[in-house]
Amino acid sequence: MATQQFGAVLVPILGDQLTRDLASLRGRTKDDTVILMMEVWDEATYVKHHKQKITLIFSAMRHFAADLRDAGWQVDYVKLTDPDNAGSFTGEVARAVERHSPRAIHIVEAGEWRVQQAIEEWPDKFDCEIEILPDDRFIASITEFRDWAEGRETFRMEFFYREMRRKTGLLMDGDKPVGDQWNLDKENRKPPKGEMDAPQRPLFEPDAVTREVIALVEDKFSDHFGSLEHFEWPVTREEAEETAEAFFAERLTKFGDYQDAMVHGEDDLWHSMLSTSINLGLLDPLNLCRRAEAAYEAGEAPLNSVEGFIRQIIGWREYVRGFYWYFMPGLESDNALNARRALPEFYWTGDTDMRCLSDSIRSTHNNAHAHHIQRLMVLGNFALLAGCNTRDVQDWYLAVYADAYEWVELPNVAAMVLYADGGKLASKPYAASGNYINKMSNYCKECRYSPAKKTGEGACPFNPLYWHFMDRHRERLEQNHRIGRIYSTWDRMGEEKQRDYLDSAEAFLDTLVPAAKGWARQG
Ligand code: FAD
Ligand code: DLZ
Ligand code: SF4
Repeated sequence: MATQQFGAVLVPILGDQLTRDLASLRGRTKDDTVILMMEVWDEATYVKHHKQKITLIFSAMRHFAADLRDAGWQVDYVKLTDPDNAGSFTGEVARAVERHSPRAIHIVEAGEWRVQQAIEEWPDKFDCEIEILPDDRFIASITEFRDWAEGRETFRMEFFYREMRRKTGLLMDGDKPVGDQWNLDKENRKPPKGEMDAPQRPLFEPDAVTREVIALVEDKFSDHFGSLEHFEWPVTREEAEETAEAFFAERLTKFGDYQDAMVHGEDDLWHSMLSTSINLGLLDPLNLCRRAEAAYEAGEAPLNSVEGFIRQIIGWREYVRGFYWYFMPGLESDNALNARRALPEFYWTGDTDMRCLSDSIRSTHNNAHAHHIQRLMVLGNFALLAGCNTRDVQDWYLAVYADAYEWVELPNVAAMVLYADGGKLASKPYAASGNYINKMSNYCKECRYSPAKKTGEGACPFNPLYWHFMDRHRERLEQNHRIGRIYSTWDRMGEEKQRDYLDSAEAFLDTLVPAAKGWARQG
């Protein structure tokens, strides 16, 4: 379209771009800029997000808009209940173009492929210049990851992570890693012992803005999963900062030791609980890493904690984001293990006797959160072993977690948990029997099932499911040097024992009730 010269520059800011340091605002003047923020139905329902997730995003958006206005910016904020709300980003930008006749639209690239596709159509739709800027809140740009990935057959976080350490200088001693080791993962696996006395993170009482959003969400999204009884997430930069401060002061020291531990009823342990704030834009990931590094340098936190925290952020977080953009749109439909089983109903209700699963689902329902090892080795492990259909599992994770955006959820779920990419991201499937969960948690002691019992009544279902999975995928996994050796154990068992495992697994799988349609997507 021919470009006409009109008014100010329109800067749409999406719900996960809530920082004044956004590339589209940098260098702009307040009298020549109209900021557009939009609560839209399409975003709130493309999966039926947990009620706390919608509350978190709308409340954080409203607080951020107020903050911008206080600082003198012109903000055009469209509420969900605006009678003329068009329901989509593109529809709302079209209305804003009518209102403001901007000479240009400047927007930072979207986090999700779906939204980015829509934005890339704007030049054909709107009669003004459109500038799409890279999201430089990430340490590696999409192009940088592409350059690193090009020509590789397999991708390993470890090598990318080392590049990020070199690039940022974090925990570097010249060319070498501080402590002479790049990765202290082996020192991040202490099982829990007794009662864990992790200090409570700050919990935030909903203020008037959040209370108004809670009422809206209860009204419009009453059929979405999750409870709003305890909404305690940080919704402003100040609250997010308080959460970060408390983490550095009280929990970073043991973060490293207990990164993989699980304790019944203890939902945070020594985790930072910062992902919601980082993903929204309330906290800067690199700044957090520098503060963790400073704690190490000041002798306030051990290296296994600090390196572990930094690895999660400049390693895993950056790596999965690059991986997402490199493999989209294909990643969404990958299903290398041909997983077809409907997701069991208990993922939505928590109604299962498997204590590890019911506790992880309780935390998910009540807090829109579960910590990493629950997501990976309990909820994910079960979905992998039972062969749950990739679409259902992806939708579930995207809907239920307050920190879930497709760029971070999909690689973790499709590639890390379900091995649906055939092993591009992870060198082997994260498959485990009840033994692992028993070692890393206190779940099993009071479970109806026993991790020591391998088959039949009372056996931990993870045990027969593990071998059923291994047997189903023998052809593929036997070639894998990291996991292939277990087939000699399987072969040594003999036919009768093998049959026992397979029959036990099948009997258990037959008891699973598939989730009713409509939990994650409309219709
Ligand atoms: P901490 O344990 O304190 O870790 C510190 C930070 O490291 C996190 O805040 C996060 O920013 C980053 N991080 C850690 N692990 C990962 C990872 N695997 N990928 C990306 N970033 C990571 N994280 C999300 O932010 N959104 C998601 O939708 C999401 N889905 C996941 C799905 C599965 C199946 C798995 C296994 C992991 C997923 N994660 C996701 C990663 C991780 O579980 C969460 O980031 C973490 O639980 C958030 O809690 P925390 O802030 O206390 O994290
Ligand atoms: C997740 C979400 C929800 C629930 N609602 C909105 C919204 O109404 N307005 C908005 O700007 N963003 C929302 N988001 C976050 C967006 O989905 C997110 O910005 C994109 O997925 C990034 O591509
Ligand atoms: Fe989970 Fe099995 Fe332990 Fe029960 S026995 S808590 S099902 S791992």
